Amino acid sequence: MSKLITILNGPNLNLLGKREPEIYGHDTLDDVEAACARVGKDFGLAVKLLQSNWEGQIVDWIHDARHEAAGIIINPAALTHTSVAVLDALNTFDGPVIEVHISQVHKREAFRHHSYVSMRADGVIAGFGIDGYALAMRRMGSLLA
Ligand code: CA2
Repeated sequence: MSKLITILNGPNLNLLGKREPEIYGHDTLDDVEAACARVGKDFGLAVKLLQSNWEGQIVDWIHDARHEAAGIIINPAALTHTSVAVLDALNTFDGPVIEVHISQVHKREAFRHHSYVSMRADGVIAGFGIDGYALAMRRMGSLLA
């Protein structure tokens, strides 16, 4: 049976592919999910991709993942830089956590250089566009083999 990877996306990422393509590219979250599902097949991993603009919803989904997922891939978006609640929730999850950022946050404004989530993440990918999600899936494949 496939292990499940929960792929969480934070505020405004519902606009992926629809606004600011110069920063975030033209692909949508549906494209991300399809790419991750393709990679997952090679490693016996299923994916569930979720997006919310609400911090509490992301926390609740992390709690759900505690019972149903083998790993979490998370792009917390702006919550990366602000949310102790998301960090605390991730600290209750036993499996691997990989943090993904589409843009190269360290080339951007100083407030994007600090991540609460990085204090828990087992790996961090930034600046690879949406390919970062598929790369994170490959890493999950190795970590969960
Ligand atoms: O580079 C990333 O993936 C970010 O997590 C994206 C966040 C930003 O706050 C982080 O610093 C870095 C912003 C997500 C906004 O998503 C949009 C997508 C398309 C169009 C507009 C916003």
